[in-house]
Amino acid sequence: MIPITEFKGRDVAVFGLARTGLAAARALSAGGARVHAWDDSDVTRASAVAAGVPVSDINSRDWRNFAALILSPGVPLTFPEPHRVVTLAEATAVPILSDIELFARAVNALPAAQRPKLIGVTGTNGKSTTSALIAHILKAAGKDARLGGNIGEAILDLPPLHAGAYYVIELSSFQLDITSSLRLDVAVWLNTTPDHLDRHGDMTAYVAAKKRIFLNQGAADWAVIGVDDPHCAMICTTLTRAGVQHVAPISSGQVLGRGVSALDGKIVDGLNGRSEVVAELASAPALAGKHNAQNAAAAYAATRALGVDARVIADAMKTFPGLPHRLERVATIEGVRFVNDSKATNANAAAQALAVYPRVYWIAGGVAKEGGIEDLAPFFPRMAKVYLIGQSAGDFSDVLRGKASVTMAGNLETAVKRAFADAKASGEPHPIVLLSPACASFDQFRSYEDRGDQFKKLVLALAGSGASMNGDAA
Ligand code: UMA
Repeated sequence: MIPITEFKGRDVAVFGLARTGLAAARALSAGGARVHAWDDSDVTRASAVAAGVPVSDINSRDWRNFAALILSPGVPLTFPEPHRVVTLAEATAVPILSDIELFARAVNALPAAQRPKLIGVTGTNGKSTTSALIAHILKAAGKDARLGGNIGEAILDLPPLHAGAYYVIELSSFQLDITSSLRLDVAVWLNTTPDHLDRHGDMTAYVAAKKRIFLNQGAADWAVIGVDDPHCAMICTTLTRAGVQHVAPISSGQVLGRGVSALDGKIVDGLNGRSEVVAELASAPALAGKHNAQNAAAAYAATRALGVDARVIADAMKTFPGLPHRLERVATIEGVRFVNDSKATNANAAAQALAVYPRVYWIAGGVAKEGGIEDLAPFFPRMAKVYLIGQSAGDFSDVLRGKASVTMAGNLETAVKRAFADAKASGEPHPIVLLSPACASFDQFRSYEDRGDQFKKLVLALAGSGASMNGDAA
């Protein structure tokens, strides 16, 4: 845990008591603050108490006594409407801070010689894989690397700050929106496509939140930025013109004169203006697909900026195990390979998985994002069959009508069984059943992790004696 001493002897409100809130409450208490922790859910409040975090109803408090409100990223700040605690804090001029902001201020309070290195990664897609890959490369280079933030482990739960540590932080737009003091040695912004517009209101606000990743950077710092979409390409141009920090453009779609490209399975380093092939992705099994080429290029640029040797990076890519729920090979049963890509909570992420396979038995659906699956039309001819689950099944079936064979499975269990039966009966040599829902999970599951875990259980239950386990990622 990273104790937060900034609020020693003062009253602080912590709202939302899942991963972020529990870690913040503990870190603030350890640093001597009087913590007032609350959550709308009585079940969550009870588990907080059981986990040793006392609760107190902040709704009935005099908010003028609070020095800050620590807000969990899942709690609405602005849209669809500000949460009641946000309104209370604003009415009493109580600063609203993220756990990342508490972390950043604790780092900024250290003498320069004790400052750890901070690496932040944002983007609509790929940020978990890229963050995990950067941490993996740093560890392979013998560094004390810690990985946290949006990837799942709250930042304040990570081991205490010290000079030799490297904190790799996955940053969501929700977290960046209420973070203003973070100064990253390396800030990575991978890509931007519409997402979370229900929370940010529009694309301009979403991009503005993400852009905060470069706040406070100086001449010694690095911005690593994907240039394969118009939003990021424009920001790259603006940053390069401003000349505040070093800028490393990265691409998986074009060769860059000065930057890092990942094309045709090769990473080409042109950062010094001289292009050189530095890594072969064919020998990195967990980095298949064009989207992973972008992730690998970003991780290469970020770790080179931190001084890691190019050969160490190339070797570490080969041993990267990949992430659970992201193109994760679950098992091969009677010749049918099951792939868990539950982390694909929007169409763009699902497109990346679909691009890896020429033919799939595709399980999709849940709570659709804006635009649904219309952008996936180029992949419809690859679908041997589609199994629709969850709230979006009706809408998705309308989009797929006449373009793919659809089964309205309703739930995941039926989808897995039907897909297995169809794939087995197809006589195809290596059929693939892919769960890549293109949707959020909240209509039928607690989270995308829960959805992926249930998928894995259902697949393993099919196994009998015919299963061969595959832990490697596709
Ligand atoms: N709550 C209320 N009232 C509300 C809304 C929420 O009381 O109106 C309470 C809930 O009862 C719950 C808590 O707030 O107890 C939930 O807070 P949270 O959703 O922020 O949950 P955490 O477990 O703290 O998870 C957050 C991130 N979640 C979100 O941003 C939605 C996790 O990212 C992150 O891993 C974790 O902090 C640690 O940093 C997840 C995510 O889905 C993976 N992120 C989004 C994404 O990647 O698309 C942004």
